[in-house]
Amino acid sequence: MFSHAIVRPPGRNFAAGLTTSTLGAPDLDRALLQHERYCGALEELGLTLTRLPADERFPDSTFVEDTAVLTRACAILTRPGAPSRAGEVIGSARALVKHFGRLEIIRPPGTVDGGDICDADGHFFIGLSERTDEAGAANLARVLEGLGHTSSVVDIRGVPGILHLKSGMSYVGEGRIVAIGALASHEAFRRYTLLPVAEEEAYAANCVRVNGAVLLPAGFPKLERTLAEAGYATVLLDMSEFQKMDGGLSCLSLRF
Ligand code: CIR
Repeated sequence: MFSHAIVRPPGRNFAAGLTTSTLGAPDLDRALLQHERYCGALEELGLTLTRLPADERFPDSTFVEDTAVLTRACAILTRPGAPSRAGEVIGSARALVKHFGRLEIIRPPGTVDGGDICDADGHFFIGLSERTDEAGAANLARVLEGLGHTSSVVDIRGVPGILHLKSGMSYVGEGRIVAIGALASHEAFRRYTLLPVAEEEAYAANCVRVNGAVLLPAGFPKLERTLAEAGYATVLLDMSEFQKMDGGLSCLSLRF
């Protein structure tokens, strides 16, 4: 169960962030509205929000999830793989220190983006990507081990179309993983029940279980049905403006 989340709305220069998407420039007013609805959904599910102010020094800073990996006992501050995002971590650290008695850090030269890290009930999948490198993955695995957690590495560097591991898969609880076809047969997920994502719905593979519900991007009816058939309540959120900046639903919050 989560009781808190940290969020940060997009700033006026949101469109200047990093993206590989060809969907066009995001509309800031719509992005702000979508962000507000996202926050409202978290609050409806019982979470207390820490709302950080928009930070225009960092156009990607609304994607707070990339700045930390959270366990029950500890907040692990990342070293984001994109140089333009490195400075985002300090803002998250200031907020996290109020809630976590223990803080760890990823040390140079390794890099880790939180979007590459998936917590499956205390076992962590660590994506190796353009952003999370081998040194960062090894550093994180060591820190997690010291905290009593296990982890396994999932190399996504050959998987086209996904920025982070969680752009292509999510853990939704009860031993179930939502995954795109390219990840579904990965050895690391062998012991899990797979809920497949249709190719044309790949963006929705990034969904988030929050307490009694799964937050899911709106407009992906096949996955919505799959989740409903598996017994999940879903909350649909319009994510179009964040998708334009390569952002998934999970990356808009740090939940604990
Ligand atoms: C970036 O390229 O870093 C941002 N435009 C998007 C980050 C999305 N983060 C995530 O999915 N965890």
